[in-house]
Amino acid sequence: MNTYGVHTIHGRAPAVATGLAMARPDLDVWVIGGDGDMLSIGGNHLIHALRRNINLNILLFNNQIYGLTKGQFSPTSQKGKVTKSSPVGLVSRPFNPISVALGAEATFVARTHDLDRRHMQEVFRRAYEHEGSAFVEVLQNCNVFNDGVFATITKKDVREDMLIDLQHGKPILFGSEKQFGVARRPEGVVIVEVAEVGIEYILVHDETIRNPSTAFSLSRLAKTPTTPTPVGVFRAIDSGEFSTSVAAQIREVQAQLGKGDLATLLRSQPTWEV
Ligand SMILES: Cc1ncc(C[n+]2csc(CCOP(=O)(O)OP(=O)(O)O)c2C)c(N)n1
Ligand SMILES: [Mg+2]
Repeated sequence: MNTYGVHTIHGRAPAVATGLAMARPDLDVWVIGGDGDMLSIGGNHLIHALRRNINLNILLFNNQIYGLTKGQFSPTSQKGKVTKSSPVGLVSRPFNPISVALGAEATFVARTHDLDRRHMQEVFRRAYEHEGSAFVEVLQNCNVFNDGVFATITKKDVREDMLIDLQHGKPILFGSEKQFGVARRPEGVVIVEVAEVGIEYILVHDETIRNPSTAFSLSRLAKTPTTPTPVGVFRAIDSGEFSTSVAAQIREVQAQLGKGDLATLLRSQPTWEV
């Protein structure tokens, strides 16, 4: 790619990217990291980048493992998973990256996977077009340390029955004959057979609902990677972008007080010589 790249410290990419996006709003800034990177060591930076809604495109490559360090469990590894650092099985439950992003009220939240280039391109394009923080979880195989982790849902021969393609304004249907759908129940959304409930009970996907509850409920539908899993855009809403709001505030103050001077500011309060 004809672009600039910056390697930052493990976990700190959202912090470095926040500075860059504020200083250079003319750039398209993409933040790329793993499940360990963004949800363990960098979990704090991720949630605040999402909360602030700064103009970043954040891609989380989720292979449910620490790959580079050769196969330790990560915060998205499934309960019971045997890894080098959980030799008799992992005791804790995993983070669901989409739920975490929605919990931080991210304004754009989507999921795609590494075996469908067309779908991935479309989701990345939507993220790029979004004003504010765009979060994309990419379900990604690690062919060395977690091979086949998403094969049960992303392989071509199972995809129709195992991936639920969310499309704005359309009823949420899946299966080779579109025989399954998603319906709303008091306890949250559930998978139903369309023939049993009737098409009018199938939830129509609306990514623009401001209340994130329905999107959150959709994010809880799947026990990834073993049951039918929604992919596509869960949420896309317009909300104030951070660096634009900060720049506007600076212009407003400058209009009132004139352009500031750093040296004067530093000496404007009592100072001490040590
Ligand atoms: C500050 C710091 N702590 C720890 C490490 C060691 N380290 C390198 S990669 C990694 C985890 C990688 O896992 P993930 O983010 O899921 O990426 P993957 O390799 O699976 O794509 C760790 C702990 C480091 N490089 N820097
Ligand atoms: Mg990983």
